[in-house]
Amino acid sequence: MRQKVTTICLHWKPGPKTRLEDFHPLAYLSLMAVREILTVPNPMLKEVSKPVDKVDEELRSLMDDMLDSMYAADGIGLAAIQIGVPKRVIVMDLDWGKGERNPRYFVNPVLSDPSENTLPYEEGCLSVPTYFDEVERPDRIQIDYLDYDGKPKTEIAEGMFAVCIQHEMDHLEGVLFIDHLSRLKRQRAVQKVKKLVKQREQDDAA
Ligand code: K1U
Ligand code: ZN
Repeated sequence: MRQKVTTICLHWKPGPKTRLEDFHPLAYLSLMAVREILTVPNPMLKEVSKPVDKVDEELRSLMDDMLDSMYAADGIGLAAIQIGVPKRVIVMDLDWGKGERNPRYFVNPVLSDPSENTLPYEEGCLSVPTYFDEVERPDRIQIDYLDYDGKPKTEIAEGMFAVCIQHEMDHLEGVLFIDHLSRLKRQRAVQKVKKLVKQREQDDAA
């Protein structure tokens, strides 16, 4: 079941160069749309997402919802298909959890020129909650994309940025990080998530 939950929440905190009294008393209140994140073995997670035609207000609203959903789930990245929308859109905030927000948006991203050097990293996924395992990926890669305003951008991703963007790009192709693991590990991960989801449903019903 997919649902859109709209919540009024505390969305803003004063930074070092801002004072609360500089703002309207209600400026910290904003509408937030947190959508349900699909988990394995939902077949939608296997879908290949379609390119976006135009970066317009509707797409920006989707990206806002994705970011809210990602923050609410304590993630650092999210692909649109994880909330059931098969579009080539990714949001990310690698500073989330460090007390500041630096949201980033990637529309129709294309990866190229991966480094020969690869590094292992213990990955997690909001669609495979509570399961973590090592995946080896190139440690440097180029990314071409459209930003929140539809402007074309090119960047070189390294470190955690490289890990996360490759993980999210996999989602756009219907691939999960557990698909890089052995069949046994993948089956164990799916069973673990099924058990967790069942337990959560029972807790919610109680
Ligand atoms: O795609 C997703 O489900 C988001 C995923 C991104 C990701 C994390 C770690 C390695 C690769 C890709 C998550 O955010 S899972 C949550 C998580 O593992 C995490 C959260 C905060 C800091 C670090 C990791
Ligand atoms: Zn993921």
